[in-house]
Amino acid sequence: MSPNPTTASTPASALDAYWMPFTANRQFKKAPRLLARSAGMYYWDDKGRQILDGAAGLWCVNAGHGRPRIVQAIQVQAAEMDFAPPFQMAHPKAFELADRVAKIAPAGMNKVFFTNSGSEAVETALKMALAYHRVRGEASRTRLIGRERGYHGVNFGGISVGGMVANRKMFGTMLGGVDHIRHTHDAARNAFSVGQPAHGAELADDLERLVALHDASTIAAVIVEPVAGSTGVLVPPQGYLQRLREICDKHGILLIFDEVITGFGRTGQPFAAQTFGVTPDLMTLAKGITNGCVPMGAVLARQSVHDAFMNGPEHLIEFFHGYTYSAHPLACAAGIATLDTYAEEGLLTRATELQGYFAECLHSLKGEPNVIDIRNLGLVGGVELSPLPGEPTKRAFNIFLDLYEKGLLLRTTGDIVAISPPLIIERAQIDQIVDMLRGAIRRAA
Ligand code: PXG
Ligand code: PLP
Repeated sequence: MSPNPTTASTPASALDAYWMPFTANRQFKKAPRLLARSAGMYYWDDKGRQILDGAAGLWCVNAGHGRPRIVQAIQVQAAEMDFAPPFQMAHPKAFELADRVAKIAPAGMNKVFFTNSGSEAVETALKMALAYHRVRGEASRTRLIGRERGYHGVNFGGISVGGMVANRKMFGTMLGGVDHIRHTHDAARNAFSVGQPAHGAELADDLERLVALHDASTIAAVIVEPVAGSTGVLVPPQGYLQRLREICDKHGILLIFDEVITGFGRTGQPFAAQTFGVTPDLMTLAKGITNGCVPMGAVLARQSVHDAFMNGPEHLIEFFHGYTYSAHPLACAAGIATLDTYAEEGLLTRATELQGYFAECLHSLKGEPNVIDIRNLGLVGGVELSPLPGEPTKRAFNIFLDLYEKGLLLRTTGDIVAISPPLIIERAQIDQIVDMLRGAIRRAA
C-alpha cells in the first residue's frame, strides 16, 4: 500500500496546533501514530504499514472499513443536498433512517431522536426523562441515577451520571441531584467468567437503597450501560438487568440503557436489550449507527414516553431540544447504507456465531503473566492485567504501543486491554489478535 504523500513525512511543528482528545499529547507528538487509509479489517499508517483493527476504530466500525455501499451513499448525498435545517423542516432520509432503526429495535421502542454523538444522545435522554415526568404532572422527579464505573460521554450530564473519577474530578460540581448505584464488577467471585458472571444480581438492589434514601417520587431515571465498555468490559451478572428493570417498574423510574457501544450487533443481537431480554424506556445509540463514517447519535424512546409529550396546542413545540446537525443528510444517508450492509451480511447477529470461538481464544490467555481477569460477551472482550507497581495504566499502555508497532490496534483503559473487532472478523484474525496479544503480554512481564 503506498504511503499517503500528505502525511508521509510530517514535521514535528505540524503537530503543534491540534490539542488531541483523550490523548497523552506530549508522548504522542514525540512518536506520532498517524493513520492514513483503511479497508475491511485493516488500517494503513502514513508509512504504508498495515495494522489489523481489533478495536473497530473506537468501537464503531462494526461492518469494517471502506464499505462501498456506505461510501457511495455519502458521496451521492453530498452532491445531492448538503444540509437541511432540522427545526420545523426535514428531509426524507431522516424519516427513512428512523423507521429502519425502529424496525430492528426491541418491540415498543419506536421513536427516534437524532443527535451527533453518543455524548449528545446521553444529554438528550436525560432531558427527555426529566421532561417526561414533568409533562405527566410528576415534576418532583428530578433526580438522575447513574452507576459507578459508568461512561456516558463527556458532557455535563454524562459526566454527572458517569462513574469514572478521572472524567469527573476536574470539573466542579456538575449536575446537582445525581446519585450512583454500585458497579457490578466483582473479581473475587467472578474472575475469568465466560460470558455473563454467575454472581451479583443482588447488586441491582442498590437502587432500592437510593429509593429508601431519596424517595421514588424524586427519581426520574436510572442510566446504565448494559455492558460497561470504557471502564473495561464489565459484563452484567446473570439476572442483574432483569432485577434493575423490576425495581424501576415498581417505583415508576425510567430505565435508560446506554447502548452507544453495545448497539448494532456487538453482543450478538442488534441491541444488548435483546441479548439480555430486558427492554428499557430509553436507549442511547451512536457509533455503529453510521459504521463510524459520519458522526451521529440517537435516542430511541418507547411509544409511551413519546406520546406523553404530544399534548397541548398542535402549533407548539413539544420538546425544546435539538441540534443544528440533528438528522444531518450525510449521516442519514450513511446510516441507511450502514443498516443495508448489516442486513445483507447478517452482521447484527454474527457475534452470536463467533462468540464461542472468540471466548475460547480469549480465555486461552488465562495463566499468561499478570493476567488477573478475562471477560467476554458477543464480540467484545477485556483482559485485565495487574498494574506495574506504583504505575497504574502503564503496563497496558506499553502493551498498546508494542502491539501498534507489531501491527495491531487495540484499546486500553486503566490496566485493561479491550478487544472489539469489526463484526466481519474471520476466525483466523481472531487467532492473530490473541496470538499477538499473548506475545505483548509476555514482553510486558
Ligand atoms: N456512552 C457510552 C456507553 C460510550 O461508550 C459515549 C456514551 C459517548 O459517545 P461519543 O460519541 O460522544 O464519544 C460512549 C463513547 C474507550 C472510548 O475506548 C469509548 C467511548 C468514547 C471514547 C473512548 O473506552 N465511548
Ligand atoms: N452556540 C451558539 C452561539 C449557537 O448559535 C448554537 C446553535 O445555533 C450552538 C451553540 C449550538 O450548536 P449545535 O446546534 O451545533 O449544537
